[in-house]
Amino acid sequence: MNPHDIQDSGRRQVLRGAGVLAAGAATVPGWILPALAQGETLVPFTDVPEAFQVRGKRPGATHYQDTRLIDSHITSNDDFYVVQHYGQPEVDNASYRLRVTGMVDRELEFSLDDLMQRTAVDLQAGFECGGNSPGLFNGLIGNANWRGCSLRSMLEEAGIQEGAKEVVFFGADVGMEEIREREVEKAFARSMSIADAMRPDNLLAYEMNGEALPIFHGKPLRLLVPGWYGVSNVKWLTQIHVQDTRYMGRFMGRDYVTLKRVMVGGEERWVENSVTAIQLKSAIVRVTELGGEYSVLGFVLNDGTPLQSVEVSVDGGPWQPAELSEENTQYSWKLFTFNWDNPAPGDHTIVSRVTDINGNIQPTMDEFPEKVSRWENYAQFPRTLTI
Ligand SMILES: Nc1nc2c(c(=O)[nH]1)N[C@H]1C(S)=C(S)[C@@H](COP(=O)(O)O)O[C@H]1N2
Ligand SMILES: [Mo]
Repeated sequence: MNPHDIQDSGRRQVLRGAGVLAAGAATVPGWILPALAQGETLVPFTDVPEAFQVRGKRPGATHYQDTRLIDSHITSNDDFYVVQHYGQPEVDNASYRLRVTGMVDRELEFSLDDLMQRTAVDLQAGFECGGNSPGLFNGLIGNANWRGCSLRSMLEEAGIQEGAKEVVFFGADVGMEEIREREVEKAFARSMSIADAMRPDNLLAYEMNGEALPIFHGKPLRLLVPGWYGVSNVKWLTQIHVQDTRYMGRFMGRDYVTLKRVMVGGEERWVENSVTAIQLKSAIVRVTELGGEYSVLGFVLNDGTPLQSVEVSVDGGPWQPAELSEENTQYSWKLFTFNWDNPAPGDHTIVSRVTDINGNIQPTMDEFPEKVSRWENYAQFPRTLTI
């Protein structure tokens, strides 16, 4: 489903209070208060339309978070965003099998129990959908603790053969795809090079935040490619196939493909790339007030490269350092806070930017490469509010 087609309303339907918040009402609805420290209030953004609402999870529907409500480093399984392009398949744990096939020395098959017998690996990973955007206030996002087993050790056990080029990951969910007036049934699938598949941190996860992987998120098993956009993290994973050609299915070749204008060896060309590593990005999600002190909260996502700084600018003023949370890990989202001293009453614009240790700076919208697809929205995102 297209994340932009969603007109969700629901679980957070109390947040019809979005209207309440946006209107700058003095009373913040009581149900928000547990998320805030005693006496602390949420300062409403004026860029959030009254109609903006978030609804609970439904099979086959896209679910996004209300990022104004992010108040902890770990996203609960209820709040974690959901994207399901081909609906939500129900996989039976008892009969479930994961198969490793193709150009391997030994084809392998695992039951869920077999997978759980393997050395357990814990990974904290945050990610966003490649289609996440300011239009959803970046709600297609989450950060969780995952447990599973190593993809690399499984591929080593299978033995990748000479000449193999790609590993393809197939989900149990299927959809009809029309190509040249012919409808064919296709499983959701993504692929990557052997080198990318062999990165030691890739995880086959069967647990999310200490619970069995929820059906919304791929029960009983999903791939996690830390530092990559969500689309890589194939859910309801049933088959891992090694081959010597490129896999060119919808989610590698046609969808989640960014088309942008760049220089290619001195020639300006429109070039496509499949959505893979997360581009360096930060965004402000909430502002709170406590006893006249204003605090700004935001997140950073990237490919796991260490960060040099996160900074905040108020009303086009100088960049001021923000503080990164000590809970951040290499592949988690990285939350940051900024103490906004003595804002003057009135309308303000605040924006964040992140810089990594290689000196890459998050671009402004004006510096952004010209692109015609809506994937990879990592430009600086100015927010407006009234003090
Ligand atoms: N099998 C399968 N895996 C999938 C998808 C899907 O539709 N089917 N959607 C992908 C996309 S586009 C995203 S953004 C993430 C979302 O993961 P989540 O729903 O657990 O947040 O799952 C990815 N894995
Ligand atoms: Mo996605």
